[in-house]
Amino acid sequence: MRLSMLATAFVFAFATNAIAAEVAVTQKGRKFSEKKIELSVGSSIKFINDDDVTHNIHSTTKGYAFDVGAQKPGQTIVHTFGKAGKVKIRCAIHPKMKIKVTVK
Ligand SMILES: [Cu+2]
Repeated sequence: MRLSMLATAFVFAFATNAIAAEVAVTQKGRKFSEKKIELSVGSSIKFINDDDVTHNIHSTTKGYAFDVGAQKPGQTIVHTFGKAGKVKIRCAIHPKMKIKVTVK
């Protein structure tokens, strides 16, 4: 988590085109607030667990795999997307929770 936050800070500090952005996604009622997101390379998603249960955001998309581990209620996690492609994100605890992220 710290590394991705540092990466976000780096992008904000040095991206002269200001294309990097941070999109907020809330987890509530065992659902993500978004189903599809488009981002530019270097942008981040801020996942906010506004639920009363623990979530575990991860991706098994080849070349983009990550796993943030347990995210307790009230916790916020930022994940930065460093390269272009399509990334499927799911919750390891609740298989119906999915987001398709397109990074351009
Ligand atoms: Cu979950």
